[in-house]
Amino acid sequence: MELIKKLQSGERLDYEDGVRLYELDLFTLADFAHARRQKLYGNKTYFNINRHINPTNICKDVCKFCAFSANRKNPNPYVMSHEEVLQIVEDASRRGVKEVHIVSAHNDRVGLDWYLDMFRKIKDRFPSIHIKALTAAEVNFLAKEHGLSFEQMIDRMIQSGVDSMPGGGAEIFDEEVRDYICKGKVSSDEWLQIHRLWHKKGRKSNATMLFGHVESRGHRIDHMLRLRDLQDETGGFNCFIPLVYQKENNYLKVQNFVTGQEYLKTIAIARLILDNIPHIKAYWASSTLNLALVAQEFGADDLDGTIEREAIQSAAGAASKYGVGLDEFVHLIKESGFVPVERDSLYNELRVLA
Ligand code: V47
Repeated sequence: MELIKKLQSGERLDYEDGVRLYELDLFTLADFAHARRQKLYGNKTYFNINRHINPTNICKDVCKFCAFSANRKNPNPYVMSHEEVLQIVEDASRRGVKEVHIVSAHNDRVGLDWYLDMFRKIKDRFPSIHIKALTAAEVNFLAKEHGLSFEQMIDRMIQSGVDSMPGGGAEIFDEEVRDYICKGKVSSDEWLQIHRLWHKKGRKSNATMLFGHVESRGHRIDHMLRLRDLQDETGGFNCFIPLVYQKENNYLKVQNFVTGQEYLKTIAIARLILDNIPHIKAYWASSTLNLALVAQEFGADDLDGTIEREAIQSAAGAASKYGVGLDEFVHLIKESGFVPVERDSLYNELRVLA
């Protein structure tokens, strides 16, 4: 079979190949994806000790899939003070947290400096903490709201101490699906352009894909290929993260949800299609911890981190609200036959927990 020959030779896969990969059985896919992962990293599984912080849930946009933002189904608007955020970072850093992952909603009441001063204060007080903050959706919102170009906004982020950008807001790039699930939010081209500009400043970022709602398998392949093209140009993506759609407390009407098998296939296919993005992350807060551990055999080499508090997936039904303890996390990776490696936010190895 032509496709199997391409997989054996390592030839680059195209759209048609990607769609056909989904028709292969799970174990054939696993064999190829696992071999690629093993070649790159052996049995190492990367994680970091991180803290997710979501300083406000007040949002000008209305994405049908979102249960985090304050709306009729979640009438609980909040804005944290900078002191509250600093206290969280201080407590976290005492526990060994090395990265804060800060994502908010698109709040048009607090002003640009509320966002930027928060990063500046964190960096001033905790210079060694890596700040991963502002999705391209937030960058787009803030730039437009405050009359800045994307480049000016990115320069402000860098001046304020943001180190890298998370991969959120990508959802599904296909314009028709995007219009249906999150009309009005950052467009696909804008999302890609913001990451392009960020990479051109010599910075790294991640890329996500929200799947298991109304998109087709073809839409997922198209999404991955748009990322692969940008990565060919810039080399700035560290990792790709398929996010499983969570169905509670939102406005998206979905009939068929993603199965464990479909999740594992998507991880494996991402490893095979994205031959230029080094890391494939099984984000356990969206897949469940058990499935993320299995995904280590399907091409995933990264399990994100301990998280501590998670508000976006858990608002929509995931059991991830309180993160996971470091000892348990390490134990689970070892028990599943892999070697936990604590990494920093840029994938430098910090310690091997053999
Ligand atoms: O962009 C929102 C997603 C994302 C739902 O860069 C939902 O390392 C599932 O981007 N069901 C934010 N997903 C989270 C994110 C992220 C997470 C972990 C690591 C990184 C990284 C980035 O959460 C949003 C959106 O796609 N989301 N609602 C939902 N109902």
